Amino acid sequence: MATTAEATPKARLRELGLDREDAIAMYRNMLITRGIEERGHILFRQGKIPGSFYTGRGNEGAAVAVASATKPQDHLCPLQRDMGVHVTRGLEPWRIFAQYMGRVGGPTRGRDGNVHIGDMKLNIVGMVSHLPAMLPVAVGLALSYRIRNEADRCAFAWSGDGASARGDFHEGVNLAAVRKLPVVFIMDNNQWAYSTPGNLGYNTEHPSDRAKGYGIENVVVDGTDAMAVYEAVKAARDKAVEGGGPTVIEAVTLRMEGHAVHDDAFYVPKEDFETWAKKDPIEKMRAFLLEGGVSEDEDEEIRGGVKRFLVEQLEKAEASPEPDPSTATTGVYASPEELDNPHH
Ligand SMILES: Cc1ncc(C[n+]2csc(CCOP(=O)(O)OP(=O)(O)O)c2C)c(N)n1
Repeated sequence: MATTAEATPKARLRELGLDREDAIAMYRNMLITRGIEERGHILFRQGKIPGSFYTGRGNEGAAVAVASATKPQDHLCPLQRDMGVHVTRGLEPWRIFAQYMGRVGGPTRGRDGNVHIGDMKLNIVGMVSHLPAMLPVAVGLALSYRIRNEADRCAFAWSGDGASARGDFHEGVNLAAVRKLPVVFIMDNNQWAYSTPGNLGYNTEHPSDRAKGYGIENVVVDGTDAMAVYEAVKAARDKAVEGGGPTVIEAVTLRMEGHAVHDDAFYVPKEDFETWAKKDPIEKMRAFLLEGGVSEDEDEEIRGGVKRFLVEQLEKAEASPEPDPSTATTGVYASPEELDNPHH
């Protein structure tokens, strides 16, 4: 099929099985994601966020689009650049702010790092910090779907371009490929692994090309184009649940901030930031919606609504208390009784 990236927004949405409301919801989730992380920077400077602080600026479109192409029964294993996944899945922003600040209202109730978030009620598995440890986890989930005969269920695991150099990435991809498991691997290729550029990290044209060595397909997509990401993920998910095996989808972006707040990214050429700022995923989505008939007034209303929503959500998070120190180990270790249970 010829690429239809030039199709009108209405035709493009129709071909993806989406409608106007779906597209607006994706746009809104991108705005919420960026709004949360922008407020996070302020909270950090106010001394309210312990540790360092990580964002996914530039990756909002890809994260939201991937999550939008999943189904609620799918398990998702996102990383520190993928806040849009949590937002799209329905993790309320006040809980994310509470997590940032180590408050009781956060998903880990103040017990884990500020972006180490998960919520099993939403089928989001909290990240293991040792990159890319989530790949074997997702492959295990996909294997459990197979053993339990759970059809129409797919696991998603994210990694960075740098993380794909580690052994667990290759072990995970290989096992999933050999067993043709229902899993989709998302590679956030933001071109930098902390201060290491891609050309010092892999010797293929694209880091996802290494998937070919495991006998599976890789798809390289513009990570700033939410519709393109959605299309690629939807196809990969369909293929995976039909028994066609896993796919590695590489979403290419530029990490628009330092590795974390303690890093000013002095090593990234300034021209690259200027070039990629022009490809901002949120502006791209906005242009798509305006071209598709959303009015400037409606856009103002959406943006204003997101701002008001986040103010109220932040107030709610600030009202959440810090955990009682005497409960520090509650929910951290399994009890002997729980370990006796065969499911553990
Ligand atoms: C095994 C391991 N080594 C080092 C780190 C520290 N670390 C965290 S993120 C990161 C860079 C990863 O780069 P990439 O996978 O490209 O993701 P990005 O941060 O660029 O999104 C490093 C070195 C870690 N978390 N785990």
